[in-house]
Formats: sequence, C-alpha cells, structure tokens
Amino acid sequence: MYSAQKIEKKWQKIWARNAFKLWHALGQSKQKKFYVLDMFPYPSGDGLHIGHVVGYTASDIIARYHRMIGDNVLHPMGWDAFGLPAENYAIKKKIHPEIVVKNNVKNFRRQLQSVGFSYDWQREISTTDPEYYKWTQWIFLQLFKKGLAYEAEIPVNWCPSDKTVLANEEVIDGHCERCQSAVERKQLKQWILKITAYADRLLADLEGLDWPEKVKEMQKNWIGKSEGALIKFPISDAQSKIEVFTTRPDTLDGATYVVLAPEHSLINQLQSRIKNWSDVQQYTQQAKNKSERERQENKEKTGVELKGITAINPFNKEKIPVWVSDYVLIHYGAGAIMAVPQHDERDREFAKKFQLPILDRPLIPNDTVITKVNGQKKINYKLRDWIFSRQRYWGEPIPIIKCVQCGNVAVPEKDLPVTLPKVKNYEPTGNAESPLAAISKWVNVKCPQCHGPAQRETNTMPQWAGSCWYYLRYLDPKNKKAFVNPQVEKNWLPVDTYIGGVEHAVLHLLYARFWHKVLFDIGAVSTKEPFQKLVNQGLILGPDGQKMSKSRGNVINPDELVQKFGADSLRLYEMFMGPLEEAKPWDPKGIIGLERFLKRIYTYHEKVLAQPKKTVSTAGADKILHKTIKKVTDDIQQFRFNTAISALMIGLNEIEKTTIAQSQWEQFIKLIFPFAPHLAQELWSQLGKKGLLDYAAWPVYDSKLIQETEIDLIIQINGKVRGKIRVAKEITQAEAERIVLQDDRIKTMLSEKPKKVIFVSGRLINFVI
Ligand code: ANZ
Ligand code: ZN
Repeated sequence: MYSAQKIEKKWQKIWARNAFKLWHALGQSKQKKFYVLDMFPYPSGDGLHIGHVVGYTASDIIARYHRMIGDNVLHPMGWDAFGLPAENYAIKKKIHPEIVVKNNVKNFRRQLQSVGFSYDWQREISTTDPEYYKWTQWIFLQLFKKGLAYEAEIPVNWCPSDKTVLANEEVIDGHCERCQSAVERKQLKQWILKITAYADRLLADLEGLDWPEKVKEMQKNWIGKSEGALIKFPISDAQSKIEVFTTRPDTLDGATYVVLAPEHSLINQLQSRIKNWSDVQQYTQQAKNKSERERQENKEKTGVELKGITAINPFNKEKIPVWVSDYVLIHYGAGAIMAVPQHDERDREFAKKFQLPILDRPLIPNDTVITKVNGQKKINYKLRDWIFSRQRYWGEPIPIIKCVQCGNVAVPEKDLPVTLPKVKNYEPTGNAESPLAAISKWVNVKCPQCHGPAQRETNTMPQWAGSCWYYLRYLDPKNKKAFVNPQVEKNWLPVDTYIGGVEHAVLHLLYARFWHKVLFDIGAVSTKEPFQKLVNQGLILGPDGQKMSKSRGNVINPDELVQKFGADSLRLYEMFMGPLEEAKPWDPKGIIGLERFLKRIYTYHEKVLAQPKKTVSTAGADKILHKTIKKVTDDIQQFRFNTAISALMIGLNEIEKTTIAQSQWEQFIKLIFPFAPHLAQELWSQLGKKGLLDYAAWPVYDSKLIQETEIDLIIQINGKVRGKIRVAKEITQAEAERIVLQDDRIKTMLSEKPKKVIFVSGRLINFVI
C-alpha cells in the first residue's frame, strides 16, 4: 500500500543528512553549468503560500532534470526579509522584527523541505544578515561614487498608514501597493537613484532576453520612450518663450492654444502681466495636492486661462491663448504642451469644455516643420528616478554620514556594514523621520573626512534593495573580501532560468537589471543582463475563482495538504492544474485524482516486483515507454509540466495493459522522479538500487522504437480532401489505389475513370478526373 507519509518522511531525512553534498553545486566543474533561480520569498508569518509552491515545484523539476542530464546545477534559496511585510507583522504582534524573521524563516524552511525541494541549503542567504547587507551597502556606495545616488527635495508619494515614502513603482492607481491606502503628496528630502541614466540601455537590452513578451512590454511601457521635438512658442510683447514637447510636430499648424503645468516657473515670472492672478494662484495651489496619477486619469478637465498673455504659433504666426491645467505634468517633456484639439483626445475634451477653437489644418511632415520653426529633436522617457529612502526601521541603513563641513560623506568601506542598532521602539514616527533618528548614540559620529561632529543618515533602504543582487551572493555566499569572486561570477552568470510571478515585472525585475548594469559598468560583473530566461507562473486562485486572501477565507494551506495527501500529490496537482503561466482556480477534489495516480504507480510497481526477474517487455510496452520518454523530455524543456504529467498518465495506462521488463520500468520511475521525487526514490530502492536517483542518468529514447508503422493516408479527388484511410507507412501506389478504390464511398464519388493519380508516399493520394 502506498503511504505518502511514511515514504516522504523517510527520504526527507536521508536527503537532509545528505543535503550538503547532494544538491550542492560545484564552484568549479567540467560539467555544463545550469543556474535555475526562484524569486525568493519574504518570510511572512502566514508561511508558505500555495502560490509559492507552483513556481518552486516548476524550478525543482527543472533542477532535478538538469542534474540527471549531467549538468552542474545551482538551485539556491534565501530570504527577502527586510521591508514592510516583516515589520508590519512585528508591530502588530509586538515582537521585534529580528525575532519575527528568525521564527518565520524557520517555519518557511521547514515547509519548503516538507515539499521536497532540492535546494542547495549551503548557500542559504538572508537580506537581513549584516554579512549580506554589508554588500548591499557597498553597492549603494558604488552608485553614490558614480553620482547615481543623490539627495534632493522633491514631491513624493507618502503612504499615511505605512508612514513612509513610496517609489513610483509602488503606487498602483494612486494607492499603496502594500496596504492599498490612498497615497498623499509630500515635499521631502530623499535619496534618489538615477535609474533614468540607464533608460536607453534598459530598453535596448530587453531585445536579447528570452522573457515573456508581456513582461518585456510592461517594462517598455514603464520606461516609456517617445520621440518628438521641443518647439518654442514666443510670448507676445515679451522676451520669454514657452517651450513645449510634442510627438506630433506635423500637427503644429492646428495648435490653437498652449498649456503650462501648474508648477511651471513661467507662471510666477509673468505674474505682473497676468490679469486674473488670484484665480491662477488658487488653481495652481489646488493642483499641488493631486498625485500625478490622479492628474492623468481621465476625469473632467480643469484649468484657468492666463489672461493678458498670448503666445505666437511659430509655424503660422497666429496669436493663441495660454492656459494652465493639471493634465500637463511638470516632470514630463518640457512641462508645457501645444494643444491640437483636432488630433489629441485630451486637448479636444479641454477645448470643448472651454470653447477653444478646433481647427482642421493639413498635416505637414515632421522634418520640414521642425526645421522651419527651429525646433529640436528630442527623446523623452516616462521613467522617473528611483526614490530610495524609507522612513522605517527594518531596512538596510544608508551608509552615509552627514557633515556640516563636508556634506554627504560615504562611510569608509572598512567600516561596513553599518549595522542596524538594536532598539525597543521601531514603530514609524509618522513625522517623516526614521525611528533611527531618535537613537542619538548611533546617530552621532565623527565625519570620516574632517573628523568634526557629524550624523548618520537615518533613512533606510527600500525592501527592493536586497533583492537587487541576491542572485549574485548565492554564487559565493561566504566570501568576506568581495560580494562575489570574479572567477565564480564568470562561471555562473547569467541566471539560465528565473521563475516567479508577473507582479514583479516593473519593480524587482527593473531595479535588479539597473543595479546589474551599474555593476557591469564598474567591472564587477561580466554580463550585461542578469536573467537570460524568465518564466512567469500564473496565480493560483481560490476555489471561488477569486484571488486568495485571508479576508475572503479562500486560502489553501500547503501544510494541511502535505499532511493529508503527501508532498508528491501536492506537487503533481499544482503542475497538472494547467499551463504554468496561466491563472487557475484551486479545485479541492483535484489533488485526489493525482493521489490516485501515484497509488496506481505503486500498485503496478508491486506487480513488476512480483514477476519473474527474467520477464521481457512486449514490443508494445517498449514503444509506449519510449514515446513517453520523448514526450516528457520535450515537455520539461518547454515548461509544459501539465502535459508531461498527462503523458505519464497515458503511459501508465498503456503499460498496465502489457508486460514490461523491470529494466524498462526503471526508466519510467526515472521519468517520475522530477515530479514526485519521494515516490520515485522509494520505488528505485525497492528495486534493489543503491544510491539516490538525483544523479542517475535521464532516460534516452530510441527513435527507431517510436517510429510509426501506420499512417493516415489522405484521399483527394481533384485536390479536394474526401477522406482518409489507415494504411501501412510503406504502402506502394498500386496497393494504395487498390485499397482506396474498394471503398464504396470513394467509388460513388469517382463517376469516371481517373485521368491521373498523384501519389505522395506516406501522405496522400489524389485522383484527377
Ligand atoms: C501635440 C500633439 C498632437 C500631441 C497630437 C499628441 C497628439 P507621449 O507619447 O506619451 O510621450 N505632452 C507633452 N508633454 C506633456 C506633459 N508634460 N504633460 C502631459 N502631456 C504632455 O505623449 C507626448 C504627447 O503628450 C505630446 O505630443 C504632447 O501632446 C503631450 F495629435 O503634442 B502632443
Ligand atoms: Zn566633515
């Protein structure tokens, strides 16, 4: 009788004892390297989610398959443990985040091991380990030294409930990505990373990546390259000009007004000439409180005309009015636009509302227009610099010392890591300062440059920092001298296959690419891109078809499933649910079917054990086996795990009807191993095999055995398909004609003797009449 509980506990114990050798990737090896990476989890208090199990099972299948084909496989795991989720949980439970993380990691590790994932635990890392974040800080300092990390006071997104600044990428439709609170605007001094300096390369290098088109598209749109021109509109009776950015210079003749963003500096400069100044001032004041998103959303357009000011259309010299409106953003293009209501939807809405002229003028080719009005070609990006500081406790301290004399000074490398001080109070202050600011002992230091009194930067890094480079630290996790040994880095990069959720398309995946490129530029890594192939796993929805959430009560707990059905059934079911990349609802009954499949394998296995050792396979059994080997191998390579499993099911069905030699049954067990490793390993040892299946050779199919001996010959009359007939593959034309012409249906259709018969061997026969 198949007992998952017994089998799985037994082998997990053996694996755990062996883990360091068993799944440990070799630093140097003659074998081909294969680096298969999971997006590491943040160890939340809720433990492993059924959604984690999908991606982690997929990568485990890949890792096990690659070990069996003889590759040197790197398959590591770690913890993304800084950041809001861990900290919010700590605050709620009133337990220090460090302790929370420790406990949660322990639970996560236990859970991952209970599902039988073959991680190289010797390389386990946590972003919160000072030995790890020492190097996160070191990378920050490289950015700082290159001028890619700077401080500036800017309007930022502020989450009132998480009490911290958010990056643009963390604001979804005006709401905090974490807690869904409406985001507020605040003017704050912040550390910012100059990701915009890499906009063109982040875009261009997408080209060579084997990533889902959808993710590439999302990154492209987020980077938002647009080509256009800067064109100057002179202001009547004044020196100053209004510069606009347009992607449609060809529409210039039809520009009937100009619009400035509310923050545009010209507005104040022209104050003395603006006749309705108080209206204008009131309007610009209001606009300050809206987020960029709100302003871009398709709501009722608002605006005020700058009375007393007119601009001149440089193409036709017509005088046109100047307006201020918040649908124009200050940080995009030139912070001002030429409005062409005939061709632009937003301008048309605005023109209709304020009764501005809509002119249908002919288009003039861009290049002529630009030359005539002395315009300047310009490429614009929507991408903004990355706001990098957080006013929270649970993050990497930013390794900067603030000195009145010297300004911002890098902490000397020998003093890294700047460790997070142990504190009692880690709740966010809410006054835009990190809780670290209150720890004067930690804050007050000597300036490394002038040795005068100075203070530490008290903001911390965002949770994305640690995940920007963790795939590098896995390569050389214990290195004390460098974040990775260059030789080792060259051996392993790029990551061959990276598996994770699509929700990281413009956050983690863009940030990590950016840091990687900076490291490439300073010669610290050898590839331009970190992740060569990306595979997205789809969401597992609740049984109700909705996203799983505690509040909906539709969350499925992997621990219970492992207990009840076993890890192998869980792994198989999650892979069998449908294509890896698609969203799929959980079917509580589904797993039972997979458990039954495993039981059937076990039962058939007992039959094989009972048969005389000398039993030979029937020809049919060998053919089925080899067909299955081919299909499962192809499917694993294409990440089609659901069809691989159904091929295994079909294979078993057929094998059950025949007799198979033990040596052939062994091959079938190997095929099961990446999917259901516990059962396969158990059966392997029951066959008297010594050792572990992990490094047994993957079966190879014999192409002669799977060649079809019969085919469907297509029957045509005058080129039209009229039917098909099952015949021997090597059938001759004469024999084919004879058989087909005996068919009554064909006989009636052939009213006369064919003028000609065209025969394509193995494919078709065509009667021309
Ligand atoms: C005239 C025009 C005519 C435009 C037309 C478009 C279509 P993308 O492609 O997204 O880059 N624009 C320029 N700066 C802006 C700002 N700061 N805030 C809001 N809108 C701005 O869009 C470029 C177009 O968006 C520009 O081209 C400009 O409108 C507007 F038939 O100029 B266009
Ligand atoms: Zn100083």
